[in-house]
Amino acid sequence: MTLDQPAPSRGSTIRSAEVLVTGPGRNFVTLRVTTQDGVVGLGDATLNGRELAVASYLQDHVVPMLIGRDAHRIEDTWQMLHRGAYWRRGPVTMCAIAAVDVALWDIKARIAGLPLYQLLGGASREGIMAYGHASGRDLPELMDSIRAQQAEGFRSIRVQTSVPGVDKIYGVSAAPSSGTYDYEPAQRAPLPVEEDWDTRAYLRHLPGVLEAVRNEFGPELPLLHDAHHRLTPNEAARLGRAVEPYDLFWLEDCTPADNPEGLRLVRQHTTTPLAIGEVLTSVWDYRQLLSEQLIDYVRSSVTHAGGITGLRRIVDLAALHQVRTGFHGPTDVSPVGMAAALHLDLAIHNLGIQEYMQHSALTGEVFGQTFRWSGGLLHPGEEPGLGVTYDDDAADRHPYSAAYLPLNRLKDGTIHDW
Ligand code: EZ4
Ligand code: CO
Repeated sequence: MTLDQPAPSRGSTIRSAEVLVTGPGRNFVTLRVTTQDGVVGLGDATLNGRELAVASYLQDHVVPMLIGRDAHRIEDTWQMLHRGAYWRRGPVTMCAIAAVDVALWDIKARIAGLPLYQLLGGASREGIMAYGHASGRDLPELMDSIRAQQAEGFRSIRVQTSVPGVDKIYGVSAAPSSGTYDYEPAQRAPLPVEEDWDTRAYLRHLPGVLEAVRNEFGPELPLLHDAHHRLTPNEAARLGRAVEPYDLFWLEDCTPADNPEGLRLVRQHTTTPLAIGEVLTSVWDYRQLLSEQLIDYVRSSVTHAGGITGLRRIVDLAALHQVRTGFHGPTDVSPVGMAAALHLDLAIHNLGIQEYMQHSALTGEVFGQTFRWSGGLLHPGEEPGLGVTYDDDAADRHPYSAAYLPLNRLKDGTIHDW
């Protein structure tokens, strides 16, 4: 018996793959794949503060492997890049794989003439619940910021606050009540800026802030908070317990997930829902977190976790353990990465919520997007593929310039998790 070798479909052969680097307001890396028939697919490869490492990984090591391959072979290409590199996982590798994967899904859906979510199983819902971001240097500013987010249409809101005694803190916008939340942690400079941190001051201050917000806005409004990896398991347990009366939708990154056993201790002490995973890049990173049901929401993004193909593995393992999704959606996930997330959000069963931080008008000059935002719900739209376009002339007007996430130091100068 001989194996039939299907003739390669020439039209869908990959003709070119271009790595596009631009900085419209902030830096983005995009992969554009074009087939012999001229069908174009886009993938997001943006890794905040390490953009050029992914650009080189793609340009120097991945693009040569793509030319001449059949764009339809998404799983085979994913496995080739994952297993074939020998060096597995990690953010640079998984961002590069994600860009290829999403560009190929975009191409397949464009050839099919369908929005991508139709190829992922079709819509499981009418639209996607998204959360916005409020912050304040004091309570009045925070309350105004929450109202501004509600006026933008958000029905769920993440709350971040300054802490007395901490000078520069994660998540607090410089002018929070001006409407759109414009916080970008990566600063354009040749070297990272420094922020400071005091865990005791934070643990003393945060519960009172959440209490005031809950009292002001009533029991209905879903509230979220990001502790951004700064606490030990015991400190996280104490915080989770202290904020239980204010009914958080989730407490995010209460402790670094490098030590998943630490979450057991947190779980013993609090029922506050836990979200983790924006820095996790593979289903392997989640095995213990999910099998022991140590978290309630997975936070990875399409862009950082190996694309639609990689993230779907995480989503399906999460579903086995009644864990839902809350994909990472800051502005460093480009409009391409965001569109990919929305197509997946619409199709999967175990959606929790989607983070949504609107991109700037400058970013919109480069990336044309079709997704809709109404009634607090997002929808990826009905254009074939992802529904995102890339304008080369606009991209050329906004060159890359180095930007880094901050360093974090304790009062005595010790480096702390940022
Ligand atoms: O710090 O996107 O929940 N959101 C976050 C983000 C991340 C940045 C890192 O690039 O924690 O603000
Ligand atoms: Co976060």
